[in-house]
Amino acid sequence: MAGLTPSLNKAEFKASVIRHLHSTLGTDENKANNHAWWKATSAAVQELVLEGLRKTQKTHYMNDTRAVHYLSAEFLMGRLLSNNMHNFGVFTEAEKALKELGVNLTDVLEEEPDMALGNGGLGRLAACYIDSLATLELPAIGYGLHYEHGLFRQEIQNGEQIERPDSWRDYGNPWEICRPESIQEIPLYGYVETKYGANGGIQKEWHPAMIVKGVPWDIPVVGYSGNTVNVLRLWQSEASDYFNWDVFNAGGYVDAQRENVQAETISKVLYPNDETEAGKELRLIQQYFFCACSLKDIIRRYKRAHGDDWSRFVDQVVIQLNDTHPAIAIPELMRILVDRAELDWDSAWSICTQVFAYTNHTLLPEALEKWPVRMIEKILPRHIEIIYEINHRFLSEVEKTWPGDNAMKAKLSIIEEADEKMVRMGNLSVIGSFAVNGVAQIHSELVKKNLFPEFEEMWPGKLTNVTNGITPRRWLKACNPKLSALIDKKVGADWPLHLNKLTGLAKHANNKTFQKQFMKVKQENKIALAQEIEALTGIKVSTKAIFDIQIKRLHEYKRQHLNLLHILALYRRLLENPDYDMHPRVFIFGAKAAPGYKLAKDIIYAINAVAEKINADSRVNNKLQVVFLPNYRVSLAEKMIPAADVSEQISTAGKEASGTGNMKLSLNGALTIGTLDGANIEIAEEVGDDNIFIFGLTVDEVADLKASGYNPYDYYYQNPELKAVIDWLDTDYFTPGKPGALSSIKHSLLDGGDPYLCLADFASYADAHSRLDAAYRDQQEWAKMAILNTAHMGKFTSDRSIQDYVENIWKLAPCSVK
Ligand code: GLS
Repeated sequence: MAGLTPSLNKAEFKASVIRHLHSTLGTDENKANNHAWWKATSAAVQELVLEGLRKTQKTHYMNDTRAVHYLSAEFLMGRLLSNNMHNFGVFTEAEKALKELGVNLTDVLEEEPDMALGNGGLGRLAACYIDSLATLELPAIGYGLHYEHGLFRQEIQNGEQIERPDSWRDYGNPWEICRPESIQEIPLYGYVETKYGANGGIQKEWHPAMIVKGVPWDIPVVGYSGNTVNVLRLWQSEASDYFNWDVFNAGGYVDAQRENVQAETISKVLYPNDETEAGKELRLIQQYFFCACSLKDIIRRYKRAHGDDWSRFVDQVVIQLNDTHPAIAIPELMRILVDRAELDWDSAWSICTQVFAYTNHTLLPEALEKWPVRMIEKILPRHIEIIYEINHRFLSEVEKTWPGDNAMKAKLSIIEEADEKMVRMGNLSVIGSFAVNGVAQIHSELVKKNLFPEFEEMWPGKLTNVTNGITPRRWLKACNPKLSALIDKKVGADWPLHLNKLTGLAKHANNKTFQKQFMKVKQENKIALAQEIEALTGIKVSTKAIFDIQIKRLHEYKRQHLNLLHILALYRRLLENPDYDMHPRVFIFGAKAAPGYKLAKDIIYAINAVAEKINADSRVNNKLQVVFLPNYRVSLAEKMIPAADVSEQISTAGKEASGTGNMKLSLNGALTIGTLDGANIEIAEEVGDDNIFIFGLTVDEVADLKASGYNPYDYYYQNPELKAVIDWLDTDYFTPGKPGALSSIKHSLLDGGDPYLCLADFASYADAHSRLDAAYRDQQEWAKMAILNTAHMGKFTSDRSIQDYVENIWKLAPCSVK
């Protein structure tokens, strides 16, 4: 296959690793531990990477290519060594080379800390997308923050989540390259001076009170089998030598500085909240900081080719806003164009609205960012003026569409007129972008229908859909080598680039030999995970049991507690009848809770408490086990996903924008038990209703039930089993000596109004589990269903998502690198 020829053979690889052991690490084969081998191996691979990077950058420069700039506060990259080796096609040679040196590659790979610069789905999506962009040979650059500490490391102590700092670069990171030649200076705070020119024109000058240095660190992004190596550029903040004489002369230097965020803290730590906005000054500064650095970088590169001629900017540059986190880039570009480049407002606005596109990732109200006007005023005094001006002009458009309708103006305004005036970043993003997309069909429909219906009316066609995807290189080829090898034999080895080729497996779904081979791989992966579980928790799980996995951030809408209620129901059935007929099941969880999200942490505690009780209870006859794996992260996902029989995708319909774990699990032959929510709907369309276990209320039914006045007590009193398990949580059965330790869950489900309808969906969920249990008894039938899941996941490659963006939004052309 083109490009897949190893660029180093075994002997060369061996020589390179040893050379790096000697001259980069100053050690030798006898002294080196696995960490040193990891570094030396990475350095050997990085040599290939950097050569590819040089060629790519030169080619893009020579061809003056249009490029997409993917602005994201999060990139959840995980580990890079295995991925880079696979993408270069040198994995097997490297494995053999190390073996000859007496080194086990698997152990070496374990040395790499995850780059966890993201919270969950949104950040991982960004990582999959830059993989696909490089794979499809598209000129692209990812821009984000170089957090010193990524998402916290989770420890479980006495069943409770404890957060520990993540230090991913403590002992040096072999992939990143510092680029001091591209440092940017970023202004903050201060005041705006209005100057009147001779011709009556007004000039605005921002006198910042603080300047921060943005230091770029580049992480090369290697495309699969191609020759393109793009860059992820992450900005680190540092104090600059700038000294503010204005403030100093006014006598307030020390005091003025003290009220301001310190430069070094800006990129210190990732905010650990998924789907909630923090409202903190530092977070807004993080957002502005990386957007301002990135825009300066984009403009510097543009000017290198086009000088001060702005007329080609919109042909060369498209900027994708990954959620509203980088929305402040819109007024920042306006500031640069109007105040610095001295373009008139209309020309500047025309450029802006041809450059930006925005992806919405959630409908949850608590995740839709709003910033207090007074906070923006303080940190970015010029930007607030610009935002008001954008709003003023926008509201006159609204007036044209809905003359005299002040309620409409209040609703659509960028400024929310509450006690505390707020800037609505979602509205700003829609108004400042030429395209807005949701991340799964149903989500995009809800964006149009419920979130931004008036914008849809004003600008028909602007709101669109791009269903999320995942990179099959990491999420099948690298993480599940046995299944990959089996697939290679059936459909050829180029499926990682053409995932629709997996449909070729469908014709073997009824073939008994293939079924056996497929299930043998699954079994081996389960044995490997069982070993990992034992190493991490001491729990010995039965590998004959169904491995039922729920991995995702802990959130009420994702309903890990619904899963838990059902586990309790099974437990109770087993206690009432030790011969209760069920196939043995291991329920496995992985989830981090935002440190300030009390109920989410209580649910983790509850899962662990229930697990401890059940796992120690011989009365369940080895039919039921529960495991909570600590510190869920990309590298742990890579071990769990290949071993899953069942994938839990059980969010309340209408709440999960898309989900991407659902795709990864199904791709690896797990059967989904899920609601008609997010991408589950499209997965069901692809695999067919016979190969998925759908349950629960639909989006419309959820809306109807809520409108008619949902009362969880109705379900509680009508379903004795449900009542019994909820009441159980309120005793000290699971928390001996600590009655009430789990009662916050009961409280939220009953008096709290059960906002995510766990009770309403419980019976249907339990029924789906019974169907699933029955289906598993027929191993041939199950194997067929599992195969058909893998076979029909072609749609969900991130290459397809990126292709959709390219055709419908970015209008980019590939540029091949020789
Ligand atoms: C999220 C959504 O919750 C997920 O459903 C979605 O798959 C992901 C990527 O689009 O974005 N939004 C968010 O704020 N965090 C997410 O994971």
